Amino acid sequence: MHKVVISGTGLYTPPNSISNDELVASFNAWAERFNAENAAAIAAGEMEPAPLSSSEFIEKASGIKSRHVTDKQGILDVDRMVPYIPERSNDEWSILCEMSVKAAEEALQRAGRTAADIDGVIVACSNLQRAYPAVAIEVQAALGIQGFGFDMNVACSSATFGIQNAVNSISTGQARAILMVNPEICTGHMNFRDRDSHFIFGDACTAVILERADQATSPYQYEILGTRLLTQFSNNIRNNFGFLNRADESGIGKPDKLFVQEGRKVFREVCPMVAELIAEQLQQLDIPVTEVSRFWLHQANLNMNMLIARKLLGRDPDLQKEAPVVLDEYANTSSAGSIIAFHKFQDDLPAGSLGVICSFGAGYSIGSVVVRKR
Ligand code: CO8
Repeated sequence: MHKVVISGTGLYTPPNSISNDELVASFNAWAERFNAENAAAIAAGEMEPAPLSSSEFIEKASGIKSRHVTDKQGILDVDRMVPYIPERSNDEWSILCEMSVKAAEEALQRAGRTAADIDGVIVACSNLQRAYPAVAIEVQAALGIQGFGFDMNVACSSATFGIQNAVNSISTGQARAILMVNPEICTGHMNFRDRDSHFIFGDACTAVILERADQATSPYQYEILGTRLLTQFSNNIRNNFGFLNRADESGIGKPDKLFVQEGRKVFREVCPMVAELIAEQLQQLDIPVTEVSRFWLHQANLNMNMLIARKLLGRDPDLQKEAPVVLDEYANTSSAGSIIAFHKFQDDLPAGSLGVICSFGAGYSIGSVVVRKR
């Protein structure tokens, strides 16, 4: 079995950003109009008024201050509140492919590799824009990569599960190197008219090059010491959008065809599971938690990350050094979140440093990857 390293990472950030104030202004304008239009029904108790959102609540409850988005205008347009992402012809690269290529180019460059060095592509994300052909095969074609490609979805944990799949291919000799990408246009599956969730997500794409340790030449290598995956069925984060919707006309257009969650329950149930899984994994690898320099945690909620780090360390973490945060700028970018944190906060660590990349989300799903800088 070959040892495997992460030899390069890349990030594509959409150029548009929406602040909490901008998002809340649009939401509240819609809510006030809705309430005025339905004043009689609301007064008669036949309809609930739309409650107003607030920037203060969003930042306090989640740590989110803004989010990068593929299209700003369509989201903020009170008559639309859906990003405007025109369909492309089959002769053009799809938008998921395009953002994957941008992130992949940076990852390849950091790894000191070209397409010719890669034997497979995994696209791992929460929302794929079509059923087939696989976006991974399109990315393969766009970059000129030989070998194989496939798509996979484990919601917010897609990237860590993707890393595990890449490790399997490389350690068994099936591939020399794998490109694993996470194109996330989360805003496409959000209900911007739902006060409880309209602020949660943003868009981004991350890329990771994994390769055989004995062949890697990159200055940015992290050896993978172990991976651990866990899933446990829950309806608390769910999206019923799918190809069978058209076979059941009654369900088309219902809010459950977009992202829905019981945020409180998710918070309560997932945090202990994550802390326990990481603690067990470190114990199994004989690594005391005090030896871990950095936790690159999933970026869903700042209070969640504080709680998980506190459970592990027995004290508050130093957020900048021990559990870096990107969700203030990016919001929750699903599978891309922990990889954005890893990408942006890895170069300062000295050789030999130990770290944990950990994602968690719908499924429930948790993926944890323990790494050591070379
Ligand atoms: N403005 C003002 N007040 C609000 C707002 C708002 N926007 N929203 C809610 N409130 C009110 C509520 O109505 C409630 O009022 P009351 O006390 O009178 O009932 C009060 O504020 C408190 O509400 P909550 O209890 O809901 O607030 P929380 O402190 O729990 O915070 C969070 C809500 C931020 C959602 C929090 O629960 C959380 O982050 N939970 C974890 C969520 C999580 O990690 N989910 C993972 C999902 S991501 C994933 O797995 C990937 C899925 C695929 C992605 C697809 C892309 C779309």
